[in-house]
Amino acid sequence: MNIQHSELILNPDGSIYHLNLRPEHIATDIIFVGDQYRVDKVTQHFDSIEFTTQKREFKTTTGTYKGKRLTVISTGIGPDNIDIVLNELDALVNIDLETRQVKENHTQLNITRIGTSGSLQADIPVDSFLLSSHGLDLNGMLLSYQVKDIAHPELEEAFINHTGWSSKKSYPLIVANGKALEDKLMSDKVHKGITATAGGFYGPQGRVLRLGLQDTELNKKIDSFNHSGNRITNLEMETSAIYGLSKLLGHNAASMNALIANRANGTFSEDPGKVVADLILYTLDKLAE
Ligand code: R1P
Repeated sequence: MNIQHSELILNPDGSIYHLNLRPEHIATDIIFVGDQYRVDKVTQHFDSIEFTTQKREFKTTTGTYKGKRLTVISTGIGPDNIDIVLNELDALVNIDLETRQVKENHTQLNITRIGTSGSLQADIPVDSFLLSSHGLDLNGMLLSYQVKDIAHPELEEAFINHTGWSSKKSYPLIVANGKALEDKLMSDKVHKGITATAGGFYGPQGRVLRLGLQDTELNKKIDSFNHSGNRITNLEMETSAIYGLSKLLGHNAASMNALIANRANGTFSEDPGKVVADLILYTLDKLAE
């Protein structure tokens, strides 16, 4: 079946609508960063650069690091952008853009997020690294898809019961990372835990400036959740969306977090640029191994 022009939109040069990329522009190993200015902070370490482009917040650079071909893309902030970036990247490798048909042979991408995040646990301090074992989806983007097969119903029910999660909010789906990529990136320098992914920075993450919260105790309840040793360790805005869409589309994903804040004890890193720079080099070296 041909995918219609209104559903799979291409630019006049044949590139995909938002990312401005053609299939030859991307590697199968991809790094996501939130901030478009972080792309150069990653690619400054590359041996060589073959391609770079930018449209809106989506800046892409492809090159090699220690001989490994890598693409770095900025996604901007939030799960809504991840929907665009992951679907368009998947289309570049798994849909023939000329015939508009799904290819018979599936190409698997390895997607590693290098992002900043806030720790929720007093014993996981600022300036440390954390790999997300799972993404806890508090924002609902994934619920537009058929998610039954990637859910963890027992863990989700335990979370709903522990927090008294309002049924007026979206269902808190929990999705696992890509184990092969976790094995590549994990070491004793890296904490591991469930990452909660909110659909906003203030109220959805329990921050109060002028607006009252639907549940003032939610962060404390998220903090104290522990189901068979599974703890929710940190809060950010992309991981569950990356994990969910990667699982559904048949890709491997892992989220590496530089913890720049600790919401449990109210501290903020004195030099957030350093922990991000350190995590970039750590991750590049692991990917190139
Ligand atoms: C919020 O300030 C942004 O920072 C975090 C959140 O997930 C959100 O995107 O990650 P990045 O630094 O990777 O953007």
